[in-house]
Amino acid sequence: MSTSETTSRPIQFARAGSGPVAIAYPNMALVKYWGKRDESLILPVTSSLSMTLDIFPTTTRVTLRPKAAVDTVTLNGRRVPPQTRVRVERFLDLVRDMAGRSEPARVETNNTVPTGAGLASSASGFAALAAAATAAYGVELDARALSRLARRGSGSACRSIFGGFVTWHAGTGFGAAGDESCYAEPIECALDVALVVAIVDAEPKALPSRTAMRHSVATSPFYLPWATASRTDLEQVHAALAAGDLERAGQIAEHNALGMHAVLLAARPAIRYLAPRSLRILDRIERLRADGISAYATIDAGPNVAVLCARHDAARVVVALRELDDTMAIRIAHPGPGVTVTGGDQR
Ligand code: 2P0
Repeated sequence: MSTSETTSRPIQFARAGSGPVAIAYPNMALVKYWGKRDESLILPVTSSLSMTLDIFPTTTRVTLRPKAAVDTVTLNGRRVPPQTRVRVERFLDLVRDMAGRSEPARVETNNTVPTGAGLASSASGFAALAAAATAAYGVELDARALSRLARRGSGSACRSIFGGFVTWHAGTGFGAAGDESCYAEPIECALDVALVVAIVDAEPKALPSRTAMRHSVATSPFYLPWATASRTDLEQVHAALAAGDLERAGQIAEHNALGMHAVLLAARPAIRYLAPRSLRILDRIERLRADGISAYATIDAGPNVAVLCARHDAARVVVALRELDDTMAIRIAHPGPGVTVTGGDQR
């Protein structure tokens, strides 16, 4: 099987099981989510905007185990570390509270994305878990309510409930009003684009994004200016996508991402996710633009670079990145689907 096949197709489970199975895809933000106004409900400071990808799916099966004492959680066939298990258990508790049920569950997840490498594995992970767990416990939610639930697992997961381009509304207020007004929804896009993902480093990053977010919001003097500019960025990217203006959408997305990294660099102590190779890719993208190709970078909380371009330019972008380093893993993503759930016989 080629690399492309192994990272685009959902991985099936080796063992038969009775619980529902959900498939969700990661998303890449063009206007970033960075900073929470409420840590426990995961209410962000700013709204954000993303593209759901058609690569790196997460497949999750949730099977209720009424006779078990505790939940079990596996990732790619292995038990997860205690802190991940606790995070999943807390999320299942939310679903159990909604259902008025208490049975433990077995959660089996297969990820095709390098976990923890700044490629949004928590987004696809909690989107798939939200869909599979609500199906398993018999909780019926519409897509908006499902996005609000997924948000409680990991903020960016609310955007992976939907396919294509998606806005996550920060909403207003705190408590129940904040929770109610904070959800994702799909938006129109008149562009036919690709995101070329250059995997500079697939190892788990040294500092999780949740920790980096909290630290940089608390200590970086650049946070407030970035968050303020982000509101305008979102309006402008939204309008540019609707109008089919790739240059405008790309320019603002690149500013927004580099601004987030400036926030991180100005934190005390500084957080630096960008690697030398990330910067070389930024240089190469500038040269591509000088050669007349509309290509723009975005970088999450890690060193990997995603390049937004027209679908018909994606192959040229890949060639340009390969010139820098022919060993680097590069994948072409297009707008992908929202979460889907199938099977399950245990309602
Ligand atoms: C984003 N990121 O908009 C931003 C840009 C990373 C950089 O959302 O604490 O794992 O679980 O809500 O969702 C990563 O943050 O954080 C993220 P939590 P999450 O995609």
